Amino acid sequence: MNHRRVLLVPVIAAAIAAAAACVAPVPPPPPPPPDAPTLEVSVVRDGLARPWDLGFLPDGSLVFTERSGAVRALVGGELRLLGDPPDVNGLGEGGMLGLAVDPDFATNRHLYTCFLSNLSGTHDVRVVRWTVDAATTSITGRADILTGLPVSATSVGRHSGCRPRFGPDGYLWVTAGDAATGTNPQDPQSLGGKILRIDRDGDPAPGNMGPPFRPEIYSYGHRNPQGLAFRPGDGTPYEVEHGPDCNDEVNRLVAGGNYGWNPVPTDGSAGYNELVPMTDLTEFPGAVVATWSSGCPTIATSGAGFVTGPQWKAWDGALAVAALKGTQLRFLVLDASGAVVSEGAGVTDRGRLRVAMQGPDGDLYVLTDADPGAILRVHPV
Ligand SMILES: [Ca+2]
Repeated sequence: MNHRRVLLVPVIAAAIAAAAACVAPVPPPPPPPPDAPTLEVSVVRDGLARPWDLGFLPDGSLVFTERSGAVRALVGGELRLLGDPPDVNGLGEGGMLGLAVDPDFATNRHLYTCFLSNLSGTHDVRVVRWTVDAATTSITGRADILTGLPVSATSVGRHSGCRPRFGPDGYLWVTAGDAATGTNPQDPQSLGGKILRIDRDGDPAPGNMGPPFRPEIYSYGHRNPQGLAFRPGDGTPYEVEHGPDCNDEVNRLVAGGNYGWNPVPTDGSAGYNELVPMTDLTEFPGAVVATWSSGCPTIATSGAGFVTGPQWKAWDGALAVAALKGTQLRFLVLDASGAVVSEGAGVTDRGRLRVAMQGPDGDLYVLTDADPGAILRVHPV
């Protein structure tokens, strides 16, 4: 009996199954319910280089990032380059990623970006605070408020995704990818595979996890979280993450929660074992079960935002989830307890969608993940 061969058979079978799942076509998106609004899509601006995140200033100006490094503004229809930090590395999935506008922008003019940097002489992902000048022409006053988010050693930029958003608690919440490194999500001293929560200076927010976890950590056991949104009304935080071949997840966040991803190879070696479940209830019986999962295959959920207002009809209060591979917005209707009670899709004909955020005008703003890419406005009627 060849013991080595016997041991390899299940490994090979699992790899074949994974490969098969990987090429499975994305199923047709679920149709919208009859009482959903008709969605009119218009192009706000095109010709952009892989836009990644956006935000709105109090005067209605739109600010956004491009993955290669630029932070731009659209002021009264005029496109402006606010800054392009030279240490941004647009490698792999990395680069200039998330952006958040300070809720007190009117007085402090701060915005925050998160990007893959080579400033330290090696790679890390860092959250940087900027000050926008009074005329909205530049970002200055750089302050690197949180550094050292991990970067894959073998595939630089993979799962370096980073979505900063201010919560209704006034703190900056930051999604941190696992850097495609097996040990990160369950490592209490790694900032990878976590949801982080900090103040404007990068100091830990009160109410995060205690020792042995780093004090910036709010929850752990995440894979590649790139969506973050707070439910209007009760402020419940929701996070959206990419699954491997199956099970993108939408999770309700709770302080100290373990979301059950532990991609350490079974032989204990260094590496990244993506054959483990997105939420491993065998290894972690107390792990937080996802509010919604894509099933197989994934649709690549890249961002999310809630939409409110009567113009959204059946989707008033729904979570709009942008999908890359699935090329759609998936609207999830939640009940009072936060459970998903129905879902439907829209904007299925515009390619890979990166993020979704309701603007001050009540419309939904979406980015296309392309070069050239675009900012789209989704208007319900
Ligand atoms: Ca999970």
